[in-house]
Amino acid sequence: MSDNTTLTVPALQERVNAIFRNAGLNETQAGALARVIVAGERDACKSHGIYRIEGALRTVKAGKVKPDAVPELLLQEGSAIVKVNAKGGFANPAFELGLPALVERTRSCGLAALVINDCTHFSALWSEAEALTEQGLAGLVMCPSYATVAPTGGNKPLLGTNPFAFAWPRVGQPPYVFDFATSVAARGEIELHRRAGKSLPEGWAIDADGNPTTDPEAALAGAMLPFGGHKGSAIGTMIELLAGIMIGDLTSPEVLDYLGTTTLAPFHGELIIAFSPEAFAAGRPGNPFARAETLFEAIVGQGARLPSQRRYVARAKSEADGITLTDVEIKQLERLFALGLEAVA
Ligand code: NDP
Ligand code: PYC
Repeated sequence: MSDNTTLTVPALQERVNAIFRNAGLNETQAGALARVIVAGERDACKSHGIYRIEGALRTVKAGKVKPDAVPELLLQEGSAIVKVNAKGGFANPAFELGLPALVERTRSCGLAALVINDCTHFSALWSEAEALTEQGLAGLVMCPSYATVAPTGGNKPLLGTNPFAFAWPRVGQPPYVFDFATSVAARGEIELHRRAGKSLPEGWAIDADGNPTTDPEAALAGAMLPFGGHKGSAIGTMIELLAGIMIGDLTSPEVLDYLGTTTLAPFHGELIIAFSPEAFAAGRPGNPFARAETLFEAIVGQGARLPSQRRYVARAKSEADGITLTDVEIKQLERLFALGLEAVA
């Protein structure tokens, strides 16, 4: 007898949406959260799938995110900077609100940016990067998090796991997208290892005394490490500067001071920069999309895979066969639906 249940993508979306609505979120917030969380589960990105529902509800219960927020679009005539104030709600509805204006400004200026301020953010960035490619645009997406990562050479949490995504559109194929934490792994991975009672791979974290550890509890109490040593440390710092300080929002240490815990979803800003490859390549030889294909073919031709290929395979399978959840996961969804905010501490 199997302990697993398979749901279609829309059926899981309906369930997740119902959990959020039941917990008091308005449709703007609940719908956008359900879309991004189910996309994570559909693409086999467990660290940002349904396991994140609980954290989002905890953050609502703690009064650190507004469940009924309605984001506000702030447009200045002729400016390539589109701003959306999330009004203390989640980042995802703010992104959905700002996207059409970002696309319009990128098409007219060649490049434009979407700044999201005053948002709670817990999701993977690839869905936003992919949304740009659906409009034929390339883009970069980044945001801080909360202080959990020691800079290279240091031994205390300071930087966030600061995710960074890039996307390039492809004709007739899913886009080229990479999306990663600038720590060795996302913090969600550490939490999933802890829940599964598994040790961490070497090199992910240090304990509170600064010694290397493979114990998830000790890692959560200590600090994670940047990917690629000083290089990841510098990129994580760049994200604090561009998507924290430059946009007038919180840096990761400020987020931790504000929240006082890493058990809630972080409150900060987000920066999305979109490019029109045609506008940049205009007047130069070659079609940028055709030239990109030559590069991708050469990468794959060596036996390497492109980033996101694993996700696209998982997506195709989920869309054809449904999303399989364990009995424990299904019971947790039922519990969250039945009890709403009472289900979380
Ligand atoms: P991973 O290390 O799992 O993956 C990073 C990227 O590298 C993915 O695009 C992945 O594609 C690609 N990749 C992995 N292996 C290969 C390979 N062998 N060849 C080519 N490409 C490869 O990601 P992280 O654990 O660092 O991050 C996971 C998620 O966590 C991200 O989506 C990120 O946005 C999110 N996150 C969110 C935060 C937030 O504050 N909101 C904070 C930190 C992380 P594929 O998926 O196809 O394997
Ligand atoms: O996985 O590092 C993480 C993370 C932090 C905030 C949201 N996700």
